[in-house]
Amino acid sequence: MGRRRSSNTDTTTTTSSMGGGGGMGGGGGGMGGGACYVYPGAPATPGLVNADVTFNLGIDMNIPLTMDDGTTINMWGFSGSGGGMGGMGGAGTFPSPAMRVTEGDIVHTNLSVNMMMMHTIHHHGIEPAHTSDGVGHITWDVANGTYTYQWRPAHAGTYFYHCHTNTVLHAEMGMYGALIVDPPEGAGTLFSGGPDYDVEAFWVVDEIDSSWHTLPWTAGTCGGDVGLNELNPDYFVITGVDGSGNSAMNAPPISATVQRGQKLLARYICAGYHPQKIRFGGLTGKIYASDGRPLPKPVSVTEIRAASAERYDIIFEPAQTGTYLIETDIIHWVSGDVLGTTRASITVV
Ligand SMILES: [Cu+2]
Repeated sequence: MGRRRSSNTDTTTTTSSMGGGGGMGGGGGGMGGGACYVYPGAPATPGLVNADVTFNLGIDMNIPLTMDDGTTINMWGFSGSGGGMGGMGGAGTFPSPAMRVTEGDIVHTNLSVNMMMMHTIHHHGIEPAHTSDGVGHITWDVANGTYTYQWRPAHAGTYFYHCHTNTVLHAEMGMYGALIVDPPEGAGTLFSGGPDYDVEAFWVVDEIDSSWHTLPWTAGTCGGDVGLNELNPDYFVITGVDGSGNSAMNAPPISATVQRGQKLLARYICAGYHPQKIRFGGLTGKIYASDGRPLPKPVSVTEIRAASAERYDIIFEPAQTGTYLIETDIIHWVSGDVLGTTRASITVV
């Protein structure tokens, strides 16, 4: 088992015994490099069984993201491959590679942190055993080793995953990706007994405060005030893209084209901290599900307000050709001011 540290006040550089947990366990605990941030190391994953799908993810903390004004901002994220929409290896992306699985699959996410830093993966909304929940503060972080998160999605829908170590900073730095759970019928059906769709779009809207993006991974964990209570975003992104340009990294398309008579499923994820309002440019959509659960009956909307981590599954059946601008306002949580707006589009041919 990984060594459990009893003190959280040790500020010296330490290295841990990786322990002999066996299997895929053994993410070590006890960290150096500004080690006020000390949580127990990860043991071997209890109750491992054979997986239907395996994702192998690493960490990349040097992901340059060039904004429309030419400024390059450093992002952090997961890198890796395996299963579903993975398949890219090596360098990390922003957002991190999407995971796609089928309801009822037994899934393993192997997170390797091959450096003296801590990270986790929290599969948001999936509700696995607490040992695989990835909330660093109440279980353990993964450091200098590999930990296997074992989970089995019970409900088709739109989710996301993110790092849960020093979460305020690590999530802002971009450590998240989409997590799609298809029903047994497969992609093209939102959930069993639910609507079908022909085309899919991913709208993952986030804000960036570039002043945070030179901070170390431990920032704020020693009790000092490094400003993580003040998020003053200066960039606004949809699915990893500033403004309405083409998706530059490993992101799903943000500008969707559908034919009249086809159904477009938009999977909208509010990935920022400030509230958002997404507007559909004159189109009316039907919300069929939110946060991975069907609504009692679909609700017709022309815009949606959302708070951090909310997801909405919206189906559009446009009757008229044209290009419809999808705009999301990021709204200050206290003042109500619109801080910025992201843009994507639906083209109907
Ligand atoms: Cu992290």
